Amino acid sequence: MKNTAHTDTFVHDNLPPAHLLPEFIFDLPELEFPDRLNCAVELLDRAIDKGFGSHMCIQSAHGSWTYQDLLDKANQMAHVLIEDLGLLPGNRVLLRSANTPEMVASWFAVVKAGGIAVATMPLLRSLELKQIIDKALISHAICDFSLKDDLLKAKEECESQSLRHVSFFNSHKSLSSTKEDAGIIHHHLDEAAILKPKNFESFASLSTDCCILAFTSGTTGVPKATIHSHRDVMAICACWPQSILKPQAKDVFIGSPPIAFTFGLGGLILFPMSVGASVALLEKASPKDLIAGVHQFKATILFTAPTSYRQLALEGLVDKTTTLRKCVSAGEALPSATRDLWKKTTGIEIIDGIGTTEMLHIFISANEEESIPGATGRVIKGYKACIVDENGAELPAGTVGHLAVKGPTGCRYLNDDRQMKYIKNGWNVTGDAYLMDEKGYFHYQSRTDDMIISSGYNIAGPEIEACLLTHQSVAECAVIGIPDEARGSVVKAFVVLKEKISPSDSQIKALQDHVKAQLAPYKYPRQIEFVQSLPKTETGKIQRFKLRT
Ligand code: 3UK
Repeated sequence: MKNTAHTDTFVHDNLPPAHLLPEFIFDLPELEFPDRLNCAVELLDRAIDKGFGSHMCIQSAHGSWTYQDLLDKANQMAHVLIEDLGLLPGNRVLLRSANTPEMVASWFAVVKAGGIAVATMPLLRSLELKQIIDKALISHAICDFSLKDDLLKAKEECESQSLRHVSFFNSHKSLSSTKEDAGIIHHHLDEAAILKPKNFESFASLSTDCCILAFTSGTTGVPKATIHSHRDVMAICACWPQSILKPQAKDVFIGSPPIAFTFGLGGLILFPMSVGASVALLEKASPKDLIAGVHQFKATILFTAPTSYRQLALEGLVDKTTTLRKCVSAGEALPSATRDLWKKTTGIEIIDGIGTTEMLHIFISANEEESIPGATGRVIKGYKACIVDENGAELPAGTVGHLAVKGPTGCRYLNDDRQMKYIKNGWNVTGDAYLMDEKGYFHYQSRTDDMIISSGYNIAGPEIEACLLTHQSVAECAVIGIPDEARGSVVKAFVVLKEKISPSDSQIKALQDHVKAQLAPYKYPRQIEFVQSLPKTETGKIQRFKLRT
């Protein structure tokens, strides 16, 4: 008998083999889930049951929705998906939009209907969308009309021909221009939804049924799809927010990560909704947009990446009068200089946390009182973490090795041999070099692939970046190893200088001396190149691989 309630068993059939599954641990009472569980019902219908119906749920530039509004819209959309578009439980639905209320309603509609939500970043182009459609055998797509061109192009080019229905929202804004799409199956989702009842009987999924596929923001190779279940979604809501963030119903969340990035899905949708709080969604999230949003919506909890915190502070966009009370950083190591600068500017201690798409969300972190500079934090309640060597043997405290973690969530790639690399003896091995100290704090070194080996020394780029950032002239920087005949590799720094500071040979020397004075001299950047900006992903990660070419 198949262990799924889905009619379309594609994801279930493409789970990794049993011997390559991570070990899951559920040793907390709050991690005991019933056999039947639909996370969309738990987060949305339950919020109404608890009396949050008239509470603000989502604010945006185009209006505000209460919990009841979101439930009504999600239910109506779910009716359209099933009755008009033939969605079957287990079908994969691609979502393409900036962070908008409609995107959230679509996410809930898909999950309530028993579909699998595959959220994508608005900046993806047709080639990347095509890879996702073919890998996940997408059957339906829901897309903001303004982002239709690349999706329609991808639909034309994809090999699988699996994509049968493309529906748009916000199409009323430009109805007249839909003629050009003649021949493509399409549908005005918001108009069809208005005609549907506001009650909907949600799909009674197994707690272990997949409800989202999250594509990794990995920097190279074909994208990997990670499988996450209803139980995984509820597990991350029960762990990090409860033990570290401690949000309240009156909090207003805001942030830059796209909902397609699980840091954003958790931080901007799942976590606020799990406590009856609200979110202010921004379609664009440059530092200026972000801070304008904080003011406009009186936001209290901010989620963004380290480089964004630094820019906000350096550009003088924040001060101690901010409405913010909690600030969360993830996606990249948080340099001490950025932590200190933010504290000095706003009075707020940043909450750092490492998460991965594979684990769904954060598993090592520290709250404001317990954070220490240079460390990500300690393993959070519900998870276990240790440092292992190449063979998976546990290393003693104080030794640099591979970070290994396990808990209620874990890596399950959809039909992908790279599962073998991520799972070692049941542990999830994230590809990060870390050191755990005597007190159980985890200190990030670098991505294991990014470790620079120069004259036999192991040099972690982020340590040198952190040091350079403490120099008064440096706005941003990235450090990589470049091939060198004599030394194997040498350390090279790409530096963005602060405004009004010009590049010069004496500046290079000053930066080199700064590093030599603080770190072992063999680590200093032998080469320094001044640049106007650094390449970054939509998720706020510096693309160091691009600097290597
Ligand atoms: C790096 C960090 C040091 C690290 C993510 C929070 O970033 C997320 O997921 P991705 O799959 O990337 C995972 C990799 O990013 N990283 C993330 N956070 C930190 N390095 N300090 C940190 N605080 O290399 C990790 O392996 O894109 C983060 C929640 C959900 C996420 N998906």
